[in-house]
Amino acid sequence: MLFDDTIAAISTPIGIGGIGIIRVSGKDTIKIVDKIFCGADKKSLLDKPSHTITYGHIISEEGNIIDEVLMMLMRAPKTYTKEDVIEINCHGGPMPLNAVLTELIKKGARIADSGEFTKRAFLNGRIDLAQVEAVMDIIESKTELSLKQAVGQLEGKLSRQIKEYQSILMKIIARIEVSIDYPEYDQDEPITEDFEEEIRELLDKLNSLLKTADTGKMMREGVRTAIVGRPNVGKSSLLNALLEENKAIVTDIPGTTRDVVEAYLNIEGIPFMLLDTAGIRETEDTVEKIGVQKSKTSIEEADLILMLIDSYEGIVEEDLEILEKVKDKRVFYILNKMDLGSNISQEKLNKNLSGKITLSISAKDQDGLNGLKQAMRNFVIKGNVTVGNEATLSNMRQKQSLIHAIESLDKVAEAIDLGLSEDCFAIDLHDAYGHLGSIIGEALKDEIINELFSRFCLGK
Ligand SMILES: Nc1nc2c(ncn2[C@@H]2O[C@H](COP(=O)(O)OP(=O)(O)OP(=O)(O)O)[C@@H](O)[C@H]2O)c(=O)[nH]1
Ligand SMILES: [Mg+2]
Repeated sequence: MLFDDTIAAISTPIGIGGIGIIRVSGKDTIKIVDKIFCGADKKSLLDKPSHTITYGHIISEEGNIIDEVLMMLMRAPKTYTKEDVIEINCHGGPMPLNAVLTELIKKGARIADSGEFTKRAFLNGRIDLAQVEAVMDIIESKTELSLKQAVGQLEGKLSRQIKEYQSILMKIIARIEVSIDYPEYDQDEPITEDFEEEIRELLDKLNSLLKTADTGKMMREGVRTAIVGRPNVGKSSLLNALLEENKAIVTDIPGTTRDVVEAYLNIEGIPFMLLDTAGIRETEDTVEKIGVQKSKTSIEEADLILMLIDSYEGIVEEDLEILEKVKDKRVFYILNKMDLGSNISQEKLNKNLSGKITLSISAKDQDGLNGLKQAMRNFVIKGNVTVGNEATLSNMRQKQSLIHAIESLDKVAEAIDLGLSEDCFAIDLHDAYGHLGSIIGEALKDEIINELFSRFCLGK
């Protein structure tokens, strides 16, 4: 056992509910809980088999009944933390929960830090770091598809894939090491030829995995979708129409929206974080200026941009400036107010908007919105990638480690091309192996681990 102490925390959200659960984990769990529990069957918890539920009462030191509870006893190692775990189902509400927790502390338990149960599951070797992050994603998941993706990761999809890649590398490393240590066994052919092909194949696989990082991040955090354009083109109207509620203020006064208005939209399971922004134009108004600056930042940070153009008024000077800003981004051009008719010639369309997805809508009449939603959905589910069915990277940390692994392997491939001998790139192979390992949390520095777990909620 790695840990000497026994931790306890309220694991359900703060507030009043039907039930509230206190989770206790550690080697003295059963002993500590038994001291404050009086089962209806009068039997000690110490004699109960694992994975059983017992009805009874929590009794204070003074002998008063604190709460009526169900005691769920789970003995190590088949538990969340791989330690002895008890979950006490109390009546919901802060009073009984805190009273029970206080009794546990008196008998020797310690209050758990944020994420400490999951941290123990990790350090006791039940789950790896990619799975830890999946637990966090499951708690925070926004749609069914993002939940599915997170559950897939918790099951170890990504971990299995990474380990498979590591074992390919390990075999190559072993072969090289034999040839360095026992050159007399070397064949006539240079050994590099044996695995040149394998390295290239592995690089291809790692690069495809890297491509999933964007999808993974978008599924986790929502696709950041900035609605931009000059004032009065109908940005806030579009936000409201997509959300089917009056979230942002709409008026016919140019410069209505000043701050960025954010809202979630779920399109067939894919979460979008919509950002309605201030109309971009030259202005002397101090507040509007800040708003315009924020709009420009939104363009930089967005995964997808919906640039609105007033089809009735046509493409004007102010539009051209914004077009310039978004032209290298992933952008859809939305010609709004089509109910008023279009005054944009085909020639102008071809000149300014060619090569990008262009859609005509009326935010006011809610026309063309389904087409827009389909285009947004297809933007995420490109080609035949089925979100949720394959291993995906879901955060920056994992992405960075993978990039480092690819860089190391690139060096190996380069050295092979140059005809260098194995001992020149053995180190890069080891590096690649290590970087892959850090995706699943092998040999990770303590600070990173602590930082990660501090982002969890209490009791998890
Ligand atoms: N006819 C018509 N009017 C629209 C349409 N969409 C928006 N409008 C009108 O255009 C005006 C401006 O709409 P907003 O949604 O406030 O425009 P905005 O782009 O958010 O404007 P700012 O916040 O000032 O940048 C309002 O009077 C809307 O009713 C549309 O599809 N058709
Ligand atoms: Mg607006």
